[in-house]
Amino acid sequence: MVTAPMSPGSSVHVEDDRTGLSLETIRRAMADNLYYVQGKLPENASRNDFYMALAYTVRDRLMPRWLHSIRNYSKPETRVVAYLSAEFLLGPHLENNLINLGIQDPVRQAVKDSGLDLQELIEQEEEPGLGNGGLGRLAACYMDSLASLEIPALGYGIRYEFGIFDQEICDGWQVEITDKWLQFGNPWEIARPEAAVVVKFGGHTESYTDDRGRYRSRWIPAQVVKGIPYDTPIAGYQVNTVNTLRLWKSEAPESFDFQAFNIGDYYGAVDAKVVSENISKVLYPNDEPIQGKELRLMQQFFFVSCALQDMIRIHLDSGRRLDSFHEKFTVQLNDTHPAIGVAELMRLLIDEHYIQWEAAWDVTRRTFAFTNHTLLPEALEKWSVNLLGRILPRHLDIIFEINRRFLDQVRLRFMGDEVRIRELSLIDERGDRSVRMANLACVGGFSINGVAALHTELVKSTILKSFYDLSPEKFNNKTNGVTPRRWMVQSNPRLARLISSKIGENWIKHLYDLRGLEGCIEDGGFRHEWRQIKLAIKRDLATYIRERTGIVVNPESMFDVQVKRIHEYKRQHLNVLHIITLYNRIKANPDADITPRTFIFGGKAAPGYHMAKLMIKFITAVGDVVNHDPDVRDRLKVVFLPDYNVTFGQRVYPAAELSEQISLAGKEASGTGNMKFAMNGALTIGTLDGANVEIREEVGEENFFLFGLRTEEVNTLRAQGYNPWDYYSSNETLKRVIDLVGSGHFSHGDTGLFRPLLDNLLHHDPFMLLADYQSYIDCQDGVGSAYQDQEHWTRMSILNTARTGKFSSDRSIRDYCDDIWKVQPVPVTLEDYDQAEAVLTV
Ligand code: 26Q
Repeated sequence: MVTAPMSPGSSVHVEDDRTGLSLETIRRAMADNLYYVQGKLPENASRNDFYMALAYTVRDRLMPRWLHSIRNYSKPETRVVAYLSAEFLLGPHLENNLINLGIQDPVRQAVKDSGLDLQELIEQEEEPGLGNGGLGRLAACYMDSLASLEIPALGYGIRYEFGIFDQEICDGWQVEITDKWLQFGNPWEIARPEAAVVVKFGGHTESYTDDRGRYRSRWIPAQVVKGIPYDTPIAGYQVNTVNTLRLWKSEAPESFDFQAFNIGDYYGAVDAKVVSENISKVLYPNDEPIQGKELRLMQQFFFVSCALQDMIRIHLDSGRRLDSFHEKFTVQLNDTHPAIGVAELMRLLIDEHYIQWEAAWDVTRRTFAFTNHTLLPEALEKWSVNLLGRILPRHLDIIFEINRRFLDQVRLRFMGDEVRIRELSLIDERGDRSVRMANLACVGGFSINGVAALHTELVKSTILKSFYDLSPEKFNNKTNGVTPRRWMVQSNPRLARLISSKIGENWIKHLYDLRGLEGCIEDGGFRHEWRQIKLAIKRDLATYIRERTGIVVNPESMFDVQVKRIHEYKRQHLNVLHIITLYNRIKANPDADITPRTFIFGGKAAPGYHMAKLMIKFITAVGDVVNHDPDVRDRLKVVFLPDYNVTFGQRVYPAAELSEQISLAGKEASGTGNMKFAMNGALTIGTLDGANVEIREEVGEENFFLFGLRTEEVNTLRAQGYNPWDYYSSNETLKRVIDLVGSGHFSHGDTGLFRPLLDNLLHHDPFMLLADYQSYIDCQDGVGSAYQDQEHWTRMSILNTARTGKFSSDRSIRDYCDDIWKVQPVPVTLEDYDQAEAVLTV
């Protein structure tokens, strides 16, 4: 029998082994799954077999909730959110599902009764790393909140066979290893080959007149590929809603093989198969667009076409007509990666469903909403007209037609304003002509949002200014958020328990309730417990660091952490300049009063981004010297933890005391790690960039270490002609730091190793490290002294946690629902009797 997660055992029915939540039933189900699914007896089962058996046991318990939720999607009156994203950086499922189902305790006991340890089984899971960083992780947090808020939602993306590479550090350098996350099977997905769709590529278009005398276009593709959906359940917290993440795998269609076989071209058929299967093979490990990669464009179109065809099928199945498609689905574009969907929906409506252009355009524009995640103009996605026309000839025609009609309207309003028209055009006519995907997304949808207040303002005044001038009503801000289930309850159970002991458990769903902790701040006993928990977690991390890197760190030192993708604009090297500054102070005066610190870094560099890779080498090289210098006397330790991912994030955020958010103002769209740190009681040292601005506003300026130029100051300085050399030559401390690096002190005398990095800083410094250097050092000195007063530091730490309610992804998703999607929660009830339960109920 199916019981609600909150009330196990409340049913009058006998529990069945597949879904019951009692200890005995779970124990029995695990044994069954080990035997029948893994085909193992306990005595010859590996730890992974036990993990798989447990995972299936949990999945079974999701199943009735999932099936009831799915049934909702197809009801004609249900409005559904479709979240389109090329990346979903989910992190491990098992523990998250245990928490959301509320069955941690019986499962822990059942596992223990089998002589195993739940934590060990949880650690068996290979995380699905189907994303690069912030944007992909945001999509995962949003899926969690959508389900927790009982919003009917489908996530659509790509089932990459190989996710983001595993990072190893060899001799201080990053080495990339293939991520084989599927090698031992994935118990969380279900293939749905019956819902496969066909996607076309290449070839050419033809025009013809149909039997009713209408002028039409026909696309004769050179290649067709089959998209097979793999569904993963996304459970909400303490609700019955289990939404679906539908990821598409590409395969060769059988019919094509046979065709080739019959005409004797066996090898040709095999080639076509390889090409087809390559589409979903690997995630591009870049967090900025790469020029001209045909396969990337194919990936984007592939999953978007699959998704739209799937939505159209669901809509038609519910008995409605396509002119109400936008009433059924609201489609969020996670950056421009799925923006080709605008042209694809037009094509599907016009060419395949015989809808007139005007009506199709009306539906399309009411369907799509677009989230922008960048401020760097060079990070706006463009595809050469040539390439796009070769892969998607019909879409290029459609884009030209959209552009023609759009620019006609613009001309009516801004007669003769050629500059404006050039900026708004979907086509960049300079050099090799290209299609601007952000412009397509702006024109083809009804909403454009940034991901933090400052970011949205800058989007409106800089990179999308011409669109803001044209349609200001489309622009809105949706500050990012992160899920407190994964980033507090799961990653920091000790802190979560302490919080709940003071204010109850409501905060997990209503994060603003954390405010209640402010009342505890004067309680010395509470502060003591707060500190003890942080210390215990730091000890665990210290053990982990020793195991992984061999470096011994002092758990009593301040844990100063910067984990994020490696990028010049994020300025990990500014952090290193601070480390060297402290090192120089110690070398000049070995008894200098220095607050002991452990600097922890983590993050991957895009494989082709040489400067980022050199930054990793810079961190590890400085670490090698500092960590072994006897004068330092263990007061400073520098650790680069390889392979930063979601799993490691869950260890590091709870252990952090200082969160480094030090990007140049105006460059980081939002940041989301900054939120995870603050929730877990770390204080932030940061610039006024991205969501740092709002974090500071919420936690109070006295609980935030601010430094650096403001965005306007950055602009003024640049306009005046920024010369980094001036800072170098006029600042003696800075000069000593740079010169020490240049002398080969951190590179075994090799003065050339870090030359590219130093030359860049001294002669270009596009991210103004030298301009912000002194301000950063002064601020860090303030951090160091503040840490000496542990009572005060603890108060600030508690206040940070207490005031991060705004940064729950539940708040973000509520805002999206109210302002953009206009969707309401649809609670899922398990009571109504149906076929599935009739079978299950004894
Ligand atoms: C595009 C085309 C071709 C190849 C790769 C890409 C590509 C892939 C990933 C471009 C960008 C990304 C990822 C961007 C990203 O993660 N942006 C971050 O998004 C976060 C969530 O909104 C913000 O918090 C960060 O500030 C922003 O940098």
